[in-house]
Amino acid sequence: PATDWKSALPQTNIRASYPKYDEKEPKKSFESVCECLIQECTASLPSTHELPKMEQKWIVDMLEYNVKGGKMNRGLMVVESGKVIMKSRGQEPTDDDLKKLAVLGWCIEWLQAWLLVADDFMDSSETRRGQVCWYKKEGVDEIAINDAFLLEMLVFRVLKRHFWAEPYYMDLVDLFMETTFQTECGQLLDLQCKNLGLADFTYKRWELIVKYKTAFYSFYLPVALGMTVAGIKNQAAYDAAREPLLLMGVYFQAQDDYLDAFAPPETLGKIGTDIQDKKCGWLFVQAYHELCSPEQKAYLDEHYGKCKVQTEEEKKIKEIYRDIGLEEKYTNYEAQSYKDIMAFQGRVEEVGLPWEIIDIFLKKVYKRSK
Ligand code: DMA
Ligand code: MG
Ligand code: MG
Ligand code: MG
Repeated sequence: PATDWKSALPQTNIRASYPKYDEKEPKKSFESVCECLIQECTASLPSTHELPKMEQKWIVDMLEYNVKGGKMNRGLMVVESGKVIMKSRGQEPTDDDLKKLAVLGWCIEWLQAWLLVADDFMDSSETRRGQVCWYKKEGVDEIAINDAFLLEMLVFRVLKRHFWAEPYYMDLVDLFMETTFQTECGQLLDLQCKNLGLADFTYKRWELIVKYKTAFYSFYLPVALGMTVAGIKNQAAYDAAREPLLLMGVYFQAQDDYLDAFAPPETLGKIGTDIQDKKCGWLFVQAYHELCSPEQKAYLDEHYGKCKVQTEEEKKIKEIYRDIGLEEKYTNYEAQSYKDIMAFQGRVEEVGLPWEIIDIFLKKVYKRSK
């Protein structure tokens, strides 16, 4: 029961029955693990936490709505990097290893789910993954804040249920806590931009924002989890992997910023809000400090962060972005980032890690359109 949390083992007896992980159908196998986790972490709530059926159902529906429908890059990457690392060390991953990796993959997907529930609320977004944002749904509104907190704690309950007996349990808890804190610092840096002047939106500030709000949880965390399950304890290996992964994360957020303005919402699954929200995004930073004429700059001063989404003013700002050649600059930036990441191959292999872990990730995100 809820009051017995400290002395009772985390209901490790309550486990859904997991289907065998089929490596020929990685996505399907991965998705089926999510079903098991939802079942496990909600089924006992009426008895352990006196939760009435209605609230139990709320949690199930909230999970169904928010953890699914993404690209699952981060989650799948835990499984793939874990597998590749184990094989490179001469260990053939067992069914149990694959299940563990998939469970941790879903822990990132759930972490991401609550970050997005909160992010959409804070960014006043309309849609996400092709559906209405959770907080915008009838009957949800401010409950979304508590739902984000609930999701956060469910991640730690999953960790406890599945890993409490592992020697690396505390490493996992610590990694999730630290990564969450890094991301929250990044969100603070991002959100504080509304209290800054546009002249403060430098490339350096942009880099700092995105390293913290995106790169750690999206790129370092998946690989660090794979490494942890594979039994890597050497700190130097984590440090060597982190560098190119953070670069990839920064590049990934530049893509996110670019797509916010230029990708069709039908493909992207969300309507861009960066211009109305006065974000220190990649496009703005390049435009304002480097490429705009004094007139164009004056237009940004007058309308950036003040116009509403899908208005004439917003359209005009996107036109300015096009006129000053930002699309070409972005293409060049993509190519340069790719080279910068590839330059780390030697250092990663030096610590005994297979470069493949970086390569698989890079293939998933390079030149993406959604
Ligand atoms: C996303 O930044 C960062 C986190 C931590 C969710 P964003 O607001 O640009 O993301 P999106 O474009 O998906 O709303
Ligand atoms: Mg957002
Ligand atoms: Mg945001
Ligand atoms: Mg964005």
